[in-house]
Amino acid sequence: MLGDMPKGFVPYRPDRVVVEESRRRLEADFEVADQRRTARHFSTDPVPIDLIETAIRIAGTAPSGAHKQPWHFCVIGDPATKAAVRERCEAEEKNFYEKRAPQEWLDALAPLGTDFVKAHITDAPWLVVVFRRDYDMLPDGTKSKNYYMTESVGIAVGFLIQALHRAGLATLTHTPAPMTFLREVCGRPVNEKPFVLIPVGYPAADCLVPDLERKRVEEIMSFK
Ligand code: IYR
Repeated sequence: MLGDMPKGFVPYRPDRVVVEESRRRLEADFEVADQRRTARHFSTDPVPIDLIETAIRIAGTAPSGAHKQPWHFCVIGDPATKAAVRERCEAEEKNFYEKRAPQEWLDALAPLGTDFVKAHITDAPWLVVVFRRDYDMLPDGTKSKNYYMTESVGIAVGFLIQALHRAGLATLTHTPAPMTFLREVCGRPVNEKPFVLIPVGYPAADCLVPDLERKRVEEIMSFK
């Protein structure tokens, strides 16, 4: 049998899980996932870097177009760098809230209570800057195409956020616009584009979150 295996392939035989056990695991996973909230107020308590590293290893298991793994995760912990990032983000956000944002957008954000002050950027012990790699650079200087980069990175970020949540850590998906400056801050090459900035840490002791409701499964699922 093994002799018939096409070159470059290996067997995939995860343990078969009986349906009752799958049901039990999924219900338990839902209870955990349903506890996750986006935090905007972080404790300055430290978080060991190995927790972040393992969560990034989990993110790196995401499926990707042609298995190109078009992502990079830059972790910022240095207080001076975090302060510089906060200053740039707040300048952009001030402009957004006071000039650029249409009233309809401001109205949609009102229940979240957000504004241009981004204390979480300096309070959270770590900032994970996720980059989308639009193409790979081969050693001879030629470009090698990547595929479905946005979808792939989006899935990886989902894995990252859920892994951190399950480890008891809070996250905030932050997309200041424009955020190209993060490429220089992180010293990343031109083939990478900042995708999202994620402060990671413990929620502040007095952290409040909006009292939001999730859509019921009947609203987000249909059968055909
Ligand atoms: N980027 C701004 C505004 C903002 C936009 C959306 I859509 C949100 O879900 C939350 C905030 C900010 O970070 O404040």
